[in-house]
Amino acid sequence: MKITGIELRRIAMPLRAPFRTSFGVESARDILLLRVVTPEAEGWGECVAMSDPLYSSEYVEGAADVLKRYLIPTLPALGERVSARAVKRALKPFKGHRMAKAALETGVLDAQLRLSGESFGSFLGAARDRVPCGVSVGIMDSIPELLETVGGFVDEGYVRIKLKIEPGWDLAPVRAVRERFGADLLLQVDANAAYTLADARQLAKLDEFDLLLIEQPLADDDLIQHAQLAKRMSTPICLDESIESVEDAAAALTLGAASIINVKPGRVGGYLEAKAIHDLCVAHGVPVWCGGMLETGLGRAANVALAALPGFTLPGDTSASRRYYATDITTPFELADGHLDVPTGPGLGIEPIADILDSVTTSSEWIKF
Ligand code: SMG
Ligand code: MG
Repeated sequence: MKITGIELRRIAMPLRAPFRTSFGVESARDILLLRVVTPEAEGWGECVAMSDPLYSSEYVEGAADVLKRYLIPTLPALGERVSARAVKRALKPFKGHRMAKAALETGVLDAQLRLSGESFGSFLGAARDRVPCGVSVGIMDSIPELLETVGGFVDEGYVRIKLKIEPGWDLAPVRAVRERFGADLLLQVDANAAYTLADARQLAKLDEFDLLLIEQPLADDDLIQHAQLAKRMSTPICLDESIESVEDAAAALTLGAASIINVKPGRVGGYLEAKAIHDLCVAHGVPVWCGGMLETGLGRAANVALAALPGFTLPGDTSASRRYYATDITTPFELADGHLDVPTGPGLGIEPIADILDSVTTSSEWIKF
């Protein structure tokens, strides 16, 4: 396979409703897409970096810059030997910038798989043809508003609800949702690093609500503190922001900082690293689940394929396209009986719809090899 050029395309996607977390409110998604062009096939990579460096240190403008300045320029030297694995190796000397690296590696992997006729699911080792889906519910202005929103998602068929929490919005919303929807609802919470170990006593009050897990209660670099918190509450601790590599996952498990891991391919530098984390967790009997970054149909297709691996034993944040977008840039992913189908076509098995993609495009740049 030989790459002839890469298009960097920025799109602006309005959200159907604002999405509030402990670190901010999103009302539109500014997304960087990569189109990797070869004479025989094209591959798409979606960068999950957000507009501002609040979820992690990466942000979309920075990702575009590092891609153009450092990451993409390593590819021409790979010549005909270009592959996702070769790209991962070539990008390794550059520190950090995992979301930018993931977008490039994914675009190359998609082109490579479209060429060989293999799907993402088959390449990664999917064991199922559909995956059960959870949904992430933002922080709301009131409990009645939250209950109405959760009720809507339960009616749509979501098999698991995740509530975003922060200091001042934790026990009351969790209690209200438990009381309204009953003990059988699969329920978990995500703090996006909003607490400190000084909040351990408050967090332990969540134990009575039989949550599946609490996601990233403390700061990204607080592995030791997460291990201490784990001894002070019975709700399993799941790490998201803290895990940027298979080495981080190994450290977290060794320290007892997490007993469940959220795998987000963008956060860890790509689907190859995501698969390595899955394999490590399977070897240790640790459950994993697939996170989400409000992806379009392109990123969603790859996530759904990953979520079909055997170690993904908990429902992921792999909701339907309409959870966030009135109009997706691909054929929308639709929930059926609380599940999404794993695409079976070559590569991502889905492509952007040209008219829709053009209508949301804000800029485009062609990098010729
Ligand atoms: O794609 O459904 C989705 C988003 C799920 O809550 C979600 N993601 O920390 O897990 C997380 C957040 C990160 C993005 S928040 C703007
Ligand atoms: Mg999270």
